[in-house]
Amino acid sequence: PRERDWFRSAVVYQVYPRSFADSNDDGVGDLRGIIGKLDYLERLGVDVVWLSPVYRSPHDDNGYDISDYQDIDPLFGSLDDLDDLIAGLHGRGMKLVMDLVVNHTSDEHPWFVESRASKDSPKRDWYWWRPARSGFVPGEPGGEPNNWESFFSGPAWELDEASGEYYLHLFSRKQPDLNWENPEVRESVYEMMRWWLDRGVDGFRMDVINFISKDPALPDGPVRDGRPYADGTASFISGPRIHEYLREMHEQVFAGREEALLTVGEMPGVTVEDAVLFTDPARREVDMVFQFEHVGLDHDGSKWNPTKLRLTDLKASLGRWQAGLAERGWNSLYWGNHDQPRVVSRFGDESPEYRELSAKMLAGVLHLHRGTPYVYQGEELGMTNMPFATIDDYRDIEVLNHFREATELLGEDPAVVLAALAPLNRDNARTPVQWDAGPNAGFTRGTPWIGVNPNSGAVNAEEQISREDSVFTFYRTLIRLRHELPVIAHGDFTMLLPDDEEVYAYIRRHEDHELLVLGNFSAHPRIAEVADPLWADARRLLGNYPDAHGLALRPWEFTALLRP
Ligand code: TEU
Repeated sequence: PRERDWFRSAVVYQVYPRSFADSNDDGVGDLRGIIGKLDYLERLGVDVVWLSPVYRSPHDDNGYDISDYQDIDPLFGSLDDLDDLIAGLHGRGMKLVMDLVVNHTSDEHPWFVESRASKDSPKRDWYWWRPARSGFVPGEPGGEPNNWESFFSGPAWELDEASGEYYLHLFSRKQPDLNWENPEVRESVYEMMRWWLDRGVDGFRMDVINFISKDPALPDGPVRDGRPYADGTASFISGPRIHEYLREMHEQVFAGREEALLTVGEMPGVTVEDAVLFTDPARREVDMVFQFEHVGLDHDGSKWNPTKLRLTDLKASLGRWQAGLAERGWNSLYWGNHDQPRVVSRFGDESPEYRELSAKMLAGVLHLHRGTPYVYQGEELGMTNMPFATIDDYRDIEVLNHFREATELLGEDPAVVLAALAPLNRDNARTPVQWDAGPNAGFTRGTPWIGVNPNSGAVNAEEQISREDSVFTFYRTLIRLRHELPVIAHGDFTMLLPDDEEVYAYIRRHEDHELLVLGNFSAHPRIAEVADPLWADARRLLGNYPDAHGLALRPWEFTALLRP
């Protein structure tokens, strides 16, 4: 295959449309709002915008439950607005990647409505319908076809009273899973994808795409301690036909036009070994995957049991991914997205004293790895987690379902549950982008659908853009450096100091250039114990303090040294 490597020097920016910018004052972000911020994105310098779902949807899961793949939800605008967005991005040399959510549809999608209509429906087999477990009456406790738990709490099965059968939903009961075993399902999805490419979109971010192939036996999974339902993931994480499906999709959708496109598969539970196969260009599956290992290190079992990150674990994990995809395949690099908390609150220090320093340090450490970096909206401003006060402040189905189950079904103390869900819940990253210090942070003149972070007076784009030493300017520089320096886009990677609990250190090499990257993940001064002392005299390429300081690191210091 031809070498397609433009995306190795590219940076992707994720827009979560609901929370980006509201043009019509209904409190929800929209396409016209994004169009109004294209100059901002151009100034930041990103190459690609990944847009979270804007399709028609009942919004049970903020648009990840789609009822029409080929129309825009009126909440966000119209197809004409999307065409304008594409034209606006292309006119500025940027690309648009759409979210592709085809593991499941909404239960209000016509395909599911037809599937549910009767056991003889021609679309019955488009979803996973099963009778009650043998010996059980439909609807009685334990009657579900297997013991799997949904990702959003409760059983992964919903009874349809009319037919007496259950359908599978790995996520909410309003997100029935499509049956990819059925070739008509696959052909319909490919046709829809071709339609979007013909319209001008430049690729897809594929939602939980390594879940689409399931073991058709749907066997019971291992029961988890103290949980009412079990873990079914062994039957669908990178399931039996996943590589076949992705290669078929490539053949049917991308072949012949892949040169200019970007594809990234979101893959919870994917291993390095699988990722090599998914992203080896010769296999023609996807360009890169979102893996989850490094965002799983600061909790135990579930995200509702947060623990403290050990930096040595983070380095071991990311270092293994760098090594594993060094020869074949390609990494994506991310700290945050709409499902993860804000990184400065998570791995940095959100206090006023260190917020900017640590946000820049985290950015520098991530972006200088080998791989394609993703910036989640607001990350470039150093936005922090949201101090939600009560459960009524939350909007996300995942956190609301968990709270209800924990307090009502399992009888846990509401105050304890509330405290435990604060650090890692998804709504942390879904508060409106802070544009200025005015009312509602300049996001809307109406009532925002979710609260605005109270720190918008200090943390906002207008202030960030005005300053040369801001987090925004730092991101801008990192993006420019990736475009300009081959050692960043193409260099190899060597992790250093694997046992140091505070200093993140690695070397990139390309031809005769060498880059040493150092990040102090602590608030105390540290000397980076790098073996080669000549580094102390190397030129500083970038840092988050005004002056260079060799290998001596101040609190949360980031420094990148280049030689010759
Ligand atoms: O997320 C997939 C996923 O497995 C998790 O990150 C999940 O959202 C949750 O955080 C587990 O604790 C994708 C989307 O990014 C997410 O927004 C959707 O809710 C989900 O798929 C279903 O479409």
